[in-house]
Amino acid sequence: MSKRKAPSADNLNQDFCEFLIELADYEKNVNRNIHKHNVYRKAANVLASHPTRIKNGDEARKLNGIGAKIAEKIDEFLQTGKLRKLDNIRKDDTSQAINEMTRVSGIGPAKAQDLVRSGIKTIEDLEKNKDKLTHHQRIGLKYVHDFEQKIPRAEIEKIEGVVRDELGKLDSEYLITICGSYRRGKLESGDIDVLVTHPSFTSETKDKHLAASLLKKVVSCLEAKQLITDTISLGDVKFMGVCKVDEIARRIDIRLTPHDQYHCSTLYFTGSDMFNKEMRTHAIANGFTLNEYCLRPMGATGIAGKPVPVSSEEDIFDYINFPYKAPQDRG
Ligand code: 8DG
Ligand code: CA
Ligand code: CA
Repeated sequence: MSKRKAPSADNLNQDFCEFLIELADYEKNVNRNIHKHNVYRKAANVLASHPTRIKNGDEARKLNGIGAKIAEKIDEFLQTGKLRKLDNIRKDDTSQAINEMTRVSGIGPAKAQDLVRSGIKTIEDLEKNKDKLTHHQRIGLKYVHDFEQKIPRAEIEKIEGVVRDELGKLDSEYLITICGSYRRGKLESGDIDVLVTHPSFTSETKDKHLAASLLKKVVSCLEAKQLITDTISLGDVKFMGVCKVDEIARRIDIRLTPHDQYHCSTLYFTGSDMFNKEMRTHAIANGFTLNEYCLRPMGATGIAGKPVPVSSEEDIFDYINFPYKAPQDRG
């Protein structure tokens, strides 16, 4: 997954969102407090989609997901143009070093803390200590500057074109959807999330090698066309790697999903993750359990039943009585 970022453009509360995201990152990377991380992110999301400029903390508090503490920070920011808490965090060397380490794809908060504890605090330090890094982290380091650049929509369209052409020639039965923020219509994305399926591969498939060979064919083909330049990992159903059409290297994930689970997967990997949370909560309230594979009714005993048949994303919304939202309306 790409590093979490601030909500994008046409946002009248962008400055609040920016400090909330910075606090969220601090909670995740330095304090490793995922609960607080989520509270800040939720607040940032709510403010980002609020249609008017928030004038003070009291007004903010009326919004779902904003409590007294965040309201106070909004007031402090409006009155002083800054936040003491953030100033202190920015001054703290350890916090800064941990944040610096997590710039590298594959370095999470725990690894970042280990590195900082052993005196490795900058990207240059990492270059001299590659032996401490996994294969994934080394690739993250190699492309650290490239991976921090957002991917313009037009470039993903180009990549999509190559993927469709080449896989179409390979086997016209492959079905491809680029999910993530791109499918939600965003003008820029952090990475490229490709979902692939093939009618010969279903959740009933017994042949263990079929999935692996279907995915491997996709990856080899795109390597041969010099779209894929590096492999981070290649499992039976998931490839993580690097691709390039222009000058800049981009993170790309390719997932192969069983044909009968395709729509639950496109729904999940389209996100946003906030929207997914909302949808799962709604599913539960309506007696279902939803994940990236399937939608199942919950029995009275609390045990999930058999997956219901799903032939479109709309079906999933219908089952759980949730008004349909097109990808671009999913946050
Ligand atoms: P971006 O890459 O432009 O930054 O945004 P994104 O496409 O929305 O985010 P992503 O991190 O690439 O994740 C793609 C989708 O996967 C996301 O929109 C929803 C789904 N997803 C979750 N939770 C998680 C998670 O914990 N990790 C990952 N990798 N994906 C998740 O709902
Ligand atoms: Ca991703
Ligand atoms: Ca993405």
